[in-house]
Amino acid sequence: MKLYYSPGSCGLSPAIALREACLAFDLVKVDFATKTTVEGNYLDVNPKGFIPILVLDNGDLITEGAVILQWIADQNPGLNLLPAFGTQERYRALEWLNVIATDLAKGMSTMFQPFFDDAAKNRYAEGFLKGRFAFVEEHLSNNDYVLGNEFSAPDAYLYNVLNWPPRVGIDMSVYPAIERFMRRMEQRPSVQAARAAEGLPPR
Ligand SMILES: N[C@@H](CCC(=O)N[C@@H](CS)C(=O)NCC(=O)O)C(=O)O
Repeated sequence: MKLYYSPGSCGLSPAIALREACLAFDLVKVDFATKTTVEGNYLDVNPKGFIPILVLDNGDLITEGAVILQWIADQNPGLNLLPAFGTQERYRALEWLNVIATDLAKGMSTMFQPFFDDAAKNRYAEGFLKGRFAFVEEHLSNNDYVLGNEFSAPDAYLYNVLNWPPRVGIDMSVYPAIERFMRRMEQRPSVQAARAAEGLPPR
């Protein structure tokens, strides 16, 4: 199995989840600027051009971060990386995966786009993103992890995405519960190993 990624972007969460699920995989780095890998043209592998993707040993392709995390969790249900199919808890987890993929990940990606000037980005951060962070802050004030007291796949995604605000000058020290969550996550061997494999500095 191969996970395609680019350092510091949204391939970190499946890399964490794969480790939590005890699944072996190889990493393939994608150069965003040229859409190439050591294998050649990335668009031949994923015409969407985005990472992350998983290529299974049988050649099947799985795209979309929130879906990849569900696939990983379902390989080893006994590890409880997601609640069981059909339970109310499962839908709660899917709500969170969707919030993280849309409001947070795509929300944050706006801040990295060259199409908007700094003033527009600042208005957007004030008018939209900070409200989303406040919602997460409130939740994590009452819960160690997204689904309560135990780690699950949405935590990997939330951790992944919440690494980005400081990179665009958003001060996260005003969200103490988020800060505690980030440090809690960084105690996990899966997170430390995933960061090291991408060449990210230890925290
Ligand atoms: N809908 C995709 C979007 C993934 C996405 O936006 N990936 C970014 C990195 S976090 C990307 O591949 N960007 C490519 C580029 O900027 O050229 C998903 O949720 O997995």
